[in-house]
Amino acid sequence: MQQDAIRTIDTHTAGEPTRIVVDGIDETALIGTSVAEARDHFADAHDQLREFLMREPRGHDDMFGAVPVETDDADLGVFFMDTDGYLDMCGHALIGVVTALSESGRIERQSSLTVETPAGLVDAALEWDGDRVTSVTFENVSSYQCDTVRVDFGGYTVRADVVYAGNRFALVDAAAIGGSFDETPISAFVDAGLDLRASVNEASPRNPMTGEAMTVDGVEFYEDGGHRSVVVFADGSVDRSPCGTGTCAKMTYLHHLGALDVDEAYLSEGPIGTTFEGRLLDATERDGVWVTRPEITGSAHVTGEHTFYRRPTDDLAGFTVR
Ligand code: PYC
Repeated sequence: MQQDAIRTIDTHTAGEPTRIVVDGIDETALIGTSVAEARDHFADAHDQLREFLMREPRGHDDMFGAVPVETDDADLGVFFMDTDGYLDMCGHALIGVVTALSESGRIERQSSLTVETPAGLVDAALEWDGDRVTSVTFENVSSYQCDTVRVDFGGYTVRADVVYAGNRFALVDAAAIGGSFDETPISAFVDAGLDLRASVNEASPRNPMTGEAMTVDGVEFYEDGGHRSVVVFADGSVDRSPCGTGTCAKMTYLHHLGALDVDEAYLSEGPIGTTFEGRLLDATERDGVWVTRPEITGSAHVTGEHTFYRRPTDDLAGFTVR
């Protein structure tokens, strides 16, 4: 831990929190020639700061966070963290960060900007109403269908479609595990998601771009023709929003199945009934792989600002009772 006080602006995007660090991290914690390098340096040397902000007693088991970073290659750099580690990209948090930093005047008021994330550059367009950002539309990094694996789960053989969309997801039909979003408790999806992620990763799906084995960050359960989803990631966090990168993965998967056209409007619904609008801007074949350019629109709201203290007599830097 570097300084005694850490300041954050907290937002929610379609119900999913983002705790955005705006002050209190020494700049030497964020060095690197790219945002990905700065994130890796932070993860190696200052990971206790992530635990401090994400976990109890200051955070909770489903907390999510973002750290803005200076970059010469975009208007803004940002990396993403959760209770267990770091993700390369995050749609809900990107919407939250762009909204909070723009509304608070921490970045210049603009109608569009480019954000460098560990996954690559993402363009964002902002809609304003007075001094409020009413929605953010972002064009995600290129996404593609990777592989399909079959794994055993609770007496079922479950098909998991692995898709890259800034993060890596295993897409699983909720019915394939005997689940239904209206009847099955969310805790059952958390348990199933963690088990399935481990089994999918053991099955070593292939990344078609590199030919190498890859692992997935989360499991995206879907039903209702793919429109509703529950995403389980980190050490059992559930995305309350429809999941920005998860929605990009789903649209890419549906396009691969021939069930979603380029430019077709797609409404994605998360576990609490909130929605993102999405569409594929384009899809091209590269070496036999369909690569898409997904776009997502959503809204974020500032929920508060915090000053967190770390007192030398306080031993509890971050814990979970899960
Ligand atoms: O919105 O991309 C997203 C996301 C990933 C994990 C939680 N939210």
